[in-house]
Amino acid sequence: MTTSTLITVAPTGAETGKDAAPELPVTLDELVAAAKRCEDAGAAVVHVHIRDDEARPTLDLARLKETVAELRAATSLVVQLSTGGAVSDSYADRLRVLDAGPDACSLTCGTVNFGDDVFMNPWPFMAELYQATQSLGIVPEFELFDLGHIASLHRLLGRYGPPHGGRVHCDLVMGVPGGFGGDLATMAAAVRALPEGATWSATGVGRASLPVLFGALAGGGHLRVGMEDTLTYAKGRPVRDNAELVERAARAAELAQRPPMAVAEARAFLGIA
Ligand code: KMH
Ligand code: ZN
Repeated sequence: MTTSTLITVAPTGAETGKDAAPELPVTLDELVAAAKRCEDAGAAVVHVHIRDDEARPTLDLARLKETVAELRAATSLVVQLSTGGAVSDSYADRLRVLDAGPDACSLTCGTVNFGDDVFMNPWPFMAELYQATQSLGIVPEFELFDLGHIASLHRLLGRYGPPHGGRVHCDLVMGVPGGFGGDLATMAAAVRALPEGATWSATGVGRASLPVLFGALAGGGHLRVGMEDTLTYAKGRPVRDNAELVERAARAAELAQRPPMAVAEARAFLGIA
């Protein structure tokens, strides 16, 4: 089992509005400030979605490039851009995200019902995105929302070979209405199905946040937390900000005798030069 815990923060996402969560970082300044506080609290990776001037999700390439540059200037975090975007984003825009030159990107391994929407990731899109990460030298994190996604991950690796950097790191996204439930039996089944040698984090959405966090620590996994996935800290108590969620994850990791992974260690762990 790994002796430290990789903590990824997903501060913004594409689904929540500023009205529902006033502390959600939607401007570049807010995002950079949040990322700095989360790095201080123990995060090593930032999973990034950006917003436009009206705080709507966007995949505007110029904004993405500026975001990557500003995050690199202000933090040493691994910058992982979302290629999932919002459910309304086109495949072309999602592929173009890689042109912003991040260290890493998310790569979802299949289509999934996503609440009342559908998050589309058909095989030809996945395969094109994966090959683009290989040719551009960007490390993918495989986002898995359901068991069938793991079958597609095996197929992707079998057909196109290992990812850039040589490490297969996955994130189990649990508790999305339409995907994995956020329970330990499901987590165990998913972990058993992962490719040999793969490492994994887990993300619990909404009320799955804490069971998934503690289950992942107990099961040798790593953690993704943040306001993309969790807006309630405890029953009836909204999350203060992203750093509060990272602090809680870091405290739990310390208690589990698996303290937060330093950024330099995280880069080696993920195969990022
Ligand atoms: N916003 C969701 C539709 C990712 O970032 O790669 C997709 C998502 C996954 O958040
Ligand atoms: Zn995301």
